Amino acid sequence: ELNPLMTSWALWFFKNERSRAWRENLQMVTRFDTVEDFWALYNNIKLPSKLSPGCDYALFRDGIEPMWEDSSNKRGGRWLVSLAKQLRHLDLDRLWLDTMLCLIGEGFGDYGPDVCGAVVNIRTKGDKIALWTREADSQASVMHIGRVYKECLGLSMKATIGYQAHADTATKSNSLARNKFVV
Ligand code: M7G
Repeated sequence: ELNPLMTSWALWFFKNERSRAWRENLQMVTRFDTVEDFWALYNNIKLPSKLSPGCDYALFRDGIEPMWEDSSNKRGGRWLVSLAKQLRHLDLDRLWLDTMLCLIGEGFGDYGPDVCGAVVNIRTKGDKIALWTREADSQASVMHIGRVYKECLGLSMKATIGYQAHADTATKSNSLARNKFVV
């Protein structure tokens, strides 16, 4: 009598230990494939706003690692929501929950398989939430996913979010990568 999800998902946690390489700081917490197991997990872990700066959560389709190098991500990119510092307590936890529900609820129609996962970065300079897609050059897919995602988050018509290719993000360590698309 459990409610199955369309596919199985994995939650990852990143903790910034400076003595270790980026990859070694990333660990899979658990996998789940039912609505009930999602809520059991959600109710047992800290909200993003309670994590220390430098930490991330990532929710990805089972089998895709939440890194640029994964074969499902290497040609992809992300729709990025940057949060003003003051918004942490107001919006961060709600936006991350809505992002996860948007993913596991599979609201992207035929483009669903292009959605790889999502990441929340807790950072002193400003938190970020991003939805990662598979092919940065698939304009129709990226734009459709961006419009659905913006709707899921309930962002105002005036707000815009930008999409950057991981290849651009990975080569620009300091300045922000250029937007390939905007919705
Ligand atoms: P970040 O944590 O995405 O954002 O990237 P931040 O700048 O707001 O902290 C910080 C750094 O982590 C990057 O400059 C990379 O050195 C490393 N890093 C982040 N990601 C997502 C990856 C990845 O997918 N692969 C590798 N190899 N390093 C990454």
